Amino acid sequence: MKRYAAFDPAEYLAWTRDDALVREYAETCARDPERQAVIDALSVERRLGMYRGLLRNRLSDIALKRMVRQGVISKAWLGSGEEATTIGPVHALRRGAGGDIVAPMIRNSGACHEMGMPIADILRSYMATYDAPTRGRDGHYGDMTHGILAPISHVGDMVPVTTGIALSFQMRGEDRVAMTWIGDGSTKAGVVHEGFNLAAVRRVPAIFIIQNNRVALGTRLDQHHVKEDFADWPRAYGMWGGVFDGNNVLDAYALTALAVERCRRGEGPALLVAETFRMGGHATHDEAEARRTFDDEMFTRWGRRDPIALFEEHLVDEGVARAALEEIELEVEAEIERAEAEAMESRRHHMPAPESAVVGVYADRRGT
Ligand SMILES: Cc1ncc(C[n+]2csc(CCOP(=O)(O)OP(=O)(O)O)c2C)c(N)n1
Ligand SMILES: [Mg+2]
Repeated sequence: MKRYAAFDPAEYLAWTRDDALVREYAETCARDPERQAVIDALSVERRLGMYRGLLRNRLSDIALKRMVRQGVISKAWLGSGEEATTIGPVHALRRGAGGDIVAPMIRNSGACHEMGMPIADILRSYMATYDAPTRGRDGHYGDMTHGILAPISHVGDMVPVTTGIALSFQMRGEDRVAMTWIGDGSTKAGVVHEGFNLAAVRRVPAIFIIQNNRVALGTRLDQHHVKEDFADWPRAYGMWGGVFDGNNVLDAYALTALAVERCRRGEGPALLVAETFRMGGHATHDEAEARRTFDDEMFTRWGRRDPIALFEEHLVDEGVARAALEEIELEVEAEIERAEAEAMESRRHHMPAPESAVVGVYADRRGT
């Protein structure tokens, strides 16, 4: 994968293959025979689909970062280093009309494009154009036509909403699944507890992923969490679950796929824990501050575990030609360039008129 001197963290620019980490990547998948069986059943096309998803996530984040630098938008919330935690689980879902529903955090934009939302619409949402799915009203975007619920800004609130959606699937006898991600910091909101408990008691088909990136804005995990991890949380709530390596897209996919199967069989919700690390700031405005929040050693350790570079090496070890990966990368680059051009065109011609602020808000002004 190409690196971008102006945008990638220093650890990614200096990335070189570490055989021990690549071996560990394969061993992580093999550690649990159930997960390994799920991975073994994946075709090369499905694996490459995940690779494409990871690249879309990384490169669309870089496009957003570039727009911030150019003054097109004021800031962006990125998933640098956490892409596998988003992409793996989405690939375990049934996507498309009448399929499963996701409620991503703003940091999980990868969930949006992998559910089918065009990258141009993600960029339009950031630019607040009127032809964006949410009509340019909020940076918290989604699009229910692709099964994506836009995030509620108050962290934690997506948990009871996800539980409610899953409850509706259960009551209608549909075998659909609702999935959401919760930041380590957001687990401390009371509403998360209420949503988890209701989901467990009613045995609804919901999947909750605690995305432990070890930081909440500028508050480190050790400042808001007594234990070192969340491994005992599924048991505490009486939910099936487990921990996955949030930098390993196959492990993320496999554990989620097992949870999805359980949900479809009516065996109740799952609480999964992803161990990962935020390689950037909370958003583009505090990257320098984020560097002061942790020792350099944390960035070095997690930077070596770049989820995309490790997956690339793993695929090559499995026999995928580097040229095939490069071809996918070129396609994704072209897709993102097109999306940027389309979104800039919208910015030129489709900024919302002031009076459109009430369209769709009141019953008598539905509008389009
Ligand atoms: C109830 C509430 N309190 C505070 C905020 C401001 N805020 C937005 S994101 C965030 C940190 C979230 O951290 P975490 O849940 O760990 O998710 P991450 O950003 O690390 O992905 C905070 C405090 C908010 N949006 N809602
Ligand atoms: Mg966090």
